[in-house]
Amino acid sequence: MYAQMVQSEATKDDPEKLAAFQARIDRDEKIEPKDWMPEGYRKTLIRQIGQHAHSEIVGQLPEGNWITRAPTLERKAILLAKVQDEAGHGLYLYCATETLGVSRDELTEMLLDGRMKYSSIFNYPTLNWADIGAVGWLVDGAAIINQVPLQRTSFGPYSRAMIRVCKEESFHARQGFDAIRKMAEGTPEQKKMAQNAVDRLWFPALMMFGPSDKDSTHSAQSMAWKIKMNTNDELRQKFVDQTVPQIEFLGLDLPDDGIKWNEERGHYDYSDPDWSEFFDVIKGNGPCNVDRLAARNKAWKDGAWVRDGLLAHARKKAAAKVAAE
Ligand code: BYC
Repeated sequence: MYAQMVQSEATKDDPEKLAAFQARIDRDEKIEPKDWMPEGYRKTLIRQIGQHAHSEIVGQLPEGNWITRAPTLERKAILLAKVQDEAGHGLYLYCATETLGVSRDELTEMLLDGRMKYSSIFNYPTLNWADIGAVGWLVDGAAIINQVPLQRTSFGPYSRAMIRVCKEESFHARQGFDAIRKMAEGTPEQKKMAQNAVDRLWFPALMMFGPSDKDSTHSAQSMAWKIKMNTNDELRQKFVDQTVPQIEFLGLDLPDDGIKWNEERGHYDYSDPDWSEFFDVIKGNGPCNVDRLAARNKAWKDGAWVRDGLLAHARKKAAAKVAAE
């Protein structure tokens, strides 16, 4: 169905329509699902929003892993609420993607057989409780920086989903900062765990914004269509500028010797992540790729009877309706 839809759209990409479409984008009008759109716009949205939805779903795994081991009842309740929020974000985003003519089942199948990606960050393990603080603070912190501008993205359903997601992400980042602060101010052993979490997760968090601008294949077109509002490097710099003073406030060492305030630029300089590691992780070779996909495949298989049951009910209702007519 997706392939058919894309093919039929391709025939409609005439220059006049394209120009009128771009003019709407330039006037900051929202594009809605039933409006005409170029095939490339639709495909890029399906790729980006779908990848985002998958990230929210897969992103539950590293944190869900710690729900049963949270140090207090309060931390457990907070973490449980956060992980449930991520499931909700996945659902808003799958709904937004479905408005583009692709079903949630098709999207899931594309995730499970490797045709679609999810964020690189979730291929790193959460080894101790401090990692859970660092994930909330750094990973949700990076997500907020990426997603706040997306509230103004040109596609209506995506921008509306982002407004709600961002509200919830703010709570996530604050609870993460609070958890890591507690560790950083705790015993020497706890402080060491906090430092270790920041040291391990810093560069993976920087990678969340995507490759450097010179290697970003989609940025130019996505920005012209206002699917993306900023380049990857612009957002990464914003994250570094926001986070370095927070690391200092926590009394932790900076995770990168290259971090230095640059008076002339009015920004922190920092070292590039190891981009070969990034490309390796997104190709499927990160520390947890196999486990993450195995967990999602198992969930999909284990849930088959629920989907079958729901479909059987829908089929029965449809048959009853036909019989009554
Ligand atoms: N991971 O041309 P580029 C969250 C791929 S937060 C994996 O710059 P684009 C959460 C990219 O797909 C995370 N792959 O791409 C937080 C492309 O490959 P393909 C989710 C990545 O799309 C807390 C290639 O590299 N957020 O969910 O213009 C708790 C070239 O890149 C990554 C979003 O998805 C990556 N980090 O820009 C729970 C936000 N970066 O597709 C959950 C929306 C790049 O051509 N997404 N690639 O094979 C975006 O803003 C953009 O898609 C990106 C990448 C900035 C991520």
